[in-house]
Amino acid sequence: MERTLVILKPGALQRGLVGEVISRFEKRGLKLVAMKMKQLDQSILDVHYAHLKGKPFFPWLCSGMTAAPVILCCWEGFEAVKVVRAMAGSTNARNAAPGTIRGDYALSAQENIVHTSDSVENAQAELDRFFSPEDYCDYPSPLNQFLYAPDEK
Ligand code: IDP
Ligand code: MG
Repeated sequence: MERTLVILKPGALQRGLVGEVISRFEKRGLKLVAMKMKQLDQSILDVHYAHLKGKPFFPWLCSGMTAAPVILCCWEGFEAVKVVRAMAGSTNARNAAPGTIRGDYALSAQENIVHTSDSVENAQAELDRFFSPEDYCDYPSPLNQFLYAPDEK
């Protein structure tokens, strides 16, 4: 099973959308295996958003990401990285398709409710950035027999 990181950005808390967004991943059938609330700081954002450091919007992005705590979630499922990324929708929420999280709850390129890992390699690195091994919970998944065919992976 693949694991991916979702960050419910400060805007999700500020706008009271935490339950709605988490509920989407649950209803899809993904399994929540780790979760915590955390106040991010500049040093972790310098690493997490290193690919955006030279961009003019970087200071605004960081002030938005530190304006309130975030909810960090690890979701598990077959091809979870791809599935979760598609559920988030396009980065610029104004281009995001209706039915996606950004397409249903946001109107901004920056204030777009969720972060989702963009590849299996980045998912592992991002999960290691925010979670320790003891943060992960192991528990039965009795619904898997209804969610997946026996030959799927
Ligand atoms: P992603 O979140 O869809 O993976 P990235 O390109 O990795 O998109 O950018 C990380 C975050 O930086 C975005 O989610 C968004 O909050 C912000 N961002 C990206 N591009 C822009 C932009 O053009 N203007 C303002 N903020 C942006
Ligand atoms: Mg990204």
